[in-house]
Amino acid sequence: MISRLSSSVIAITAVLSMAEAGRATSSTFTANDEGWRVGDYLVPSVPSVPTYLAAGGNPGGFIRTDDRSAWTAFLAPAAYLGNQSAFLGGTLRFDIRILASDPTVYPPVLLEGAGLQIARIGVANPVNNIWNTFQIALVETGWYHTTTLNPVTAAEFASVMGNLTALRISADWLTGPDQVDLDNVGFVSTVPEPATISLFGAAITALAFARRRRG
Ligand SMILES: [Ca+2]
Repeated sequence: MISRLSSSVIAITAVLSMAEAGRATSSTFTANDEGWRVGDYLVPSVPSVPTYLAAGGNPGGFIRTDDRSAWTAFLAPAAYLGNQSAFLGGTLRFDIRILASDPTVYPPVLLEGAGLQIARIGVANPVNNIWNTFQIALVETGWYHTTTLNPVTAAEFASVMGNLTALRISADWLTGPDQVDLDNVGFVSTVPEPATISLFGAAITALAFARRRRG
């Protein structure tokens, strides 16, 4: 009886892990560039392939670019685009390593969708020569329209996240020759989906029952 309960707990835990994995989008560059490209931060551009390095990342593989555009950026692949409403209220995280930056504070990330182009401002530039983890909240606070510099409303932010057509991470921090590295990009959802909560509840209940039987 206990062993059967234990295996159902294991099965439920496995389903729970699958649900977690299904809600996360991430790029760790373990084997390749995972479809990330290099182009311009602000305007449509012809994408080019980043340099892939299999070691020296945070950890393992990562991607690198030099200056390739007026404002060079890493361009997210299709997995990050489309309807990303599930991550509203969550976080966009990524690790950046640079050689040097200007005194100017640059916006690290830009989103396009629903006919809007918005950027997150007011985040400190990366520190030179180390991996810097950015955790950008996926709420309207701190986001501005690149055209008007007006703040983004909650409704506008939700419409962009509901129909993302571009996600670009700045790879241009210096007026001069850049070398910018990227690793561990991901959308992270902070609020579990209702199905996950009920599965978690079932797992807890099963665990409690197994304990009681054991005692
Ligand atoms: Ca890596």
